[in-house]
Amino acid sequence: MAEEGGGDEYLFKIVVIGDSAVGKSNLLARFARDEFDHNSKATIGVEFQTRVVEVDGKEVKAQVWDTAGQERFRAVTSAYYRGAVGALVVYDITRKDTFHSIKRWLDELHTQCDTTFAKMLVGNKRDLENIREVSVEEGKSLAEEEGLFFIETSALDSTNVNNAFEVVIREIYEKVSRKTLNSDPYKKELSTDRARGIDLSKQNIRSFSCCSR
Ligand SMILES: Nc1nc2c(ncn2[C@@H]2O[C@H](COP(=O)(O)OP(=O)(O)OP(=O)(O)O)[C@@H](O)[C@H]2O)c(=O)[nH]1
Ligand SMILES: [Mg+2]
Repeated sequence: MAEEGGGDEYLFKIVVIGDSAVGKSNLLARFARDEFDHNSKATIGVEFQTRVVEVDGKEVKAQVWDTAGQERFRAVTSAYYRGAVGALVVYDITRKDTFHSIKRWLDELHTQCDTTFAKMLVGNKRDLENIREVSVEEGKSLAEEEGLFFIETSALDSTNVNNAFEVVIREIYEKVSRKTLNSDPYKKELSTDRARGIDLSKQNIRSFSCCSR
């Protein structure tokens, strides 16, 4: 494929995890395409989208992976996490149960993947302040306990969505050498995943789906 010709300076795989309906797909849609869907359907399987951002004058391609929060729709877990260097672990500030699930998601992340250099705890739907169930302090203190960055976002009104991804991307950038992540084996692995996907457009946005079992 022509666009795999090696022109990218950096390619980072970032996974988004968290319970169903916390807003993972909408965070990704806001980041990748500046879109929001009020009636989005539960994700089935796995998708990813790519956006190029600039860090210190360098072009960084963020390949962000989104999967189903619902167990029955989740695709093979190890493939989802393979090669990920960043993670957004998302809960919904209006649903305490989604906050309580965070430790379970972190356990899975740590079991499946030992390459994550930057992790962000994300409290989404901060536009729904009137029905908040998780305080900012609770979010902050969990993040401190677990060694994560912390941010509250709204995919609906865009608040902090770019920030959430950019902090993770910058941290990865600072932690890893170009040599490691731009190595041929790493690129090959991501291209293999991509090759199985569906090319949605010619402009850096691709989506990869696989059916649930
Ligand atoms: N008010 C508000 N609603 C949101 C926000 N983000 C997502 N939603 C809504 O929450 C619902 C679930 O959003 P999704 O992005 O599909 O959730 P998900 O985490 O991808 O869910 P699964 O794919 O099932 O894991 C949808 O109705 C969205 O419109 C937000 O920031 N604010
Ligand atoms: Mg989804």
